Formats: sequence, structure tokens, C-alpha cells
Amino acid sequence: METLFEKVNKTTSVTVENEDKGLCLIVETVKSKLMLSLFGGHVLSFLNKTDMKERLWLSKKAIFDGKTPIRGGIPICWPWFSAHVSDPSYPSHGFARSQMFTLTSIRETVNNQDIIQTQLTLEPTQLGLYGYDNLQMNIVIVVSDKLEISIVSMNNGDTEVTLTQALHTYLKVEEIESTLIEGVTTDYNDKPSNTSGNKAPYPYLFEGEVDRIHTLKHSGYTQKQTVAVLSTHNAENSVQKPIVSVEQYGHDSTVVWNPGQEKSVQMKDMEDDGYLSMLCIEAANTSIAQIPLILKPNHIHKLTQTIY
Ligand code: TA6
Repeated sequence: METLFEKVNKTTSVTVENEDKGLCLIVETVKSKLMLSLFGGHVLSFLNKTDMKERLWLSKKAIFDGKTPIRGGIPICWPWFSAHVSDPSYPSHGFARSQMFTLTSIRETVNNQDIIQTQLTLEPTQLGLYGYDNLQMNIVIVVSDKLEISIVSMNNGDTEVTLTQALHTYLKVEEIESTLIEGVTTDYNDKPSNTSGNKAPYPYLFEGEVDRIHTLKHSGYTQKQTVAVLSTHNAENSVQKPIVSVEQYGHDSTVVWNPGQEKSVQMKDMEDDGYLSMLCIEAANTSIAQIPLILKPNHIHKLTQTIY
């Protein structure tokens, strides 16, 4: 069985770093640079070399103690989203994001001696926890001029399993109060007011705490949704280039979250003004979906976000 270092040493685009953020992989191609923590299988950073802009937000107060879920980047919420439906004592957002992952494979695509794409596959070191005995999962990450990340879940048991999950992606924005999003148009459940059936705002602007689950009309998980994040500063420019865009599929819900100032101050792993420069756009399968995701025996489900 090859060690991590043996796998990485065979590649051109991947290196290992073990410093203040713990054991991380750095993937650098001609197109982009990505940093991933093996704790949580957690992408921390994605920078596109065309414009040298970081797409993801990472808290300056994130805790890298190998126990605490990392604040920022792309937390892997699996095999449940938010509080567990039957046992609230279980860890919020599942057990994947608070354990080590192993790198199972690396695949590089070369064009004229340049690495133009690198694919990483990772798997959790601990499965079968909290009664999820026969559920397996891989994280597949494709690094090019875009970042494509997927949670691939497999039911190896002989009974069906209800699965909720999220790619809980923290996007970097210039200033939340001059940010708007396009492409999120369906009704939402609002966590702060505990109400449902709320109409998506247009324009979709941000003020104070926003914690919303927009459920999609069920499409058999084939619906591709593109969410564009823009600045209101040059909104009059109709051909304005988004700050960042997310294309997602395999989801039945889109979660939109910004904690606002009060919650930001309360979180020990978030700067007091952290809320000003981040916005979570999450591809999710949730318990309030029109048809919750039930994984039948021997079935596979893929949840994907492409960030660019
Ligand atoms: O995805 C939104 C949300 O469920 C919010 O309600 C908030 O709890 C956020 O996730 C962060 O959760 P965490 O457990 O990472 O602090």
C-alpha cells in the first residue's frame, strides 16, 4: 500500500505541507492553486491564476487542532446536514468534517508538458459511526481553472438510508452589504424566524443575519443551478463579471448563510467583522426537500459544486 508521500512524489502538481494548518496537500497547476487539509477532507483555498483571486473565505481565527471543524473553505457536511433529525446530541453537520481523510488517488492531465488538471480522490478514515454502518463516501476534487468538488455516497447495505449533506462553501466577497446573488429564486425556510414559504428576494441583497434553505422543485437531481455572486458597486453595468460563480447539481436545496455581526462576534473561530467578507452558498440535500434523498441499496449519489 503506497504511503501519502509515495503517491505525492509520483506527481508534478501535488506537494505535502505540515505546518500551522496541519497535514495539507497543495495542488498547483498552470491554471490555479488549491490547498486542502486532510483533516475533514477540507478545501481551504482556491486561487485562479488568470486573475490571481482567491475564491474561498477562511477565518483568520480558524482552529487547526485536528478536532474542531475548520471555519471557512468547504466543510464536508455528511452524512447529515445541521442538527441530526433524531438525536440532537450528535455533532452538527455530521461526522465527516471532524476526522482525518486519506488520499486514495491522484490523476494528472498533461497538455504540452503542462499539468492542466489534477484530480484527487479522498476517503474518510472512520465510517460506520452513529449507526451509518453501510454508507461509504469519497470526495472527488478536480483542480483546473475551476474547482470541482463532489461528495460521492454509496449505500453498501441491504436497507435504504436517508442521506442529508452539504458542500458548505464559504465564498470570499468584497463587502457583504454591497453584494448580491443571482440564480437563487425558489422559496425558502428561514432559520432565524423559523418560518417557511418565504419568497426569494429580488435583487437578492444582504443585511444582517441570513440563514435560509431554498428548496428546489424535485428534478431527480439532474437540475444544474448556477449562482453568481456580484458587487452592487457596478450593478448598472449589465455585463458585470461575477466576483465568483458556483454551478451545482445533485442537490435538492441551496443554503444561503451569512451570520451577521452579532453571530460573528459570538463565534470564537470567526473574527468579529468576519461576516463582512464571506457568504456561504451551499449545495445540499436536506430533510425539508420536496423529496428527501433516500439512498437505496447499492445506489450511489453524487453532490457537486464547481467554483470559478
Ligand atoms: O449552513 C448554515 C448553518 O446550518 C447555519 O445555521 C450555521 O449553523 C452554519 O451552518 C455554521 O454551522 P457550524 O456548525 O459550522 O458552526
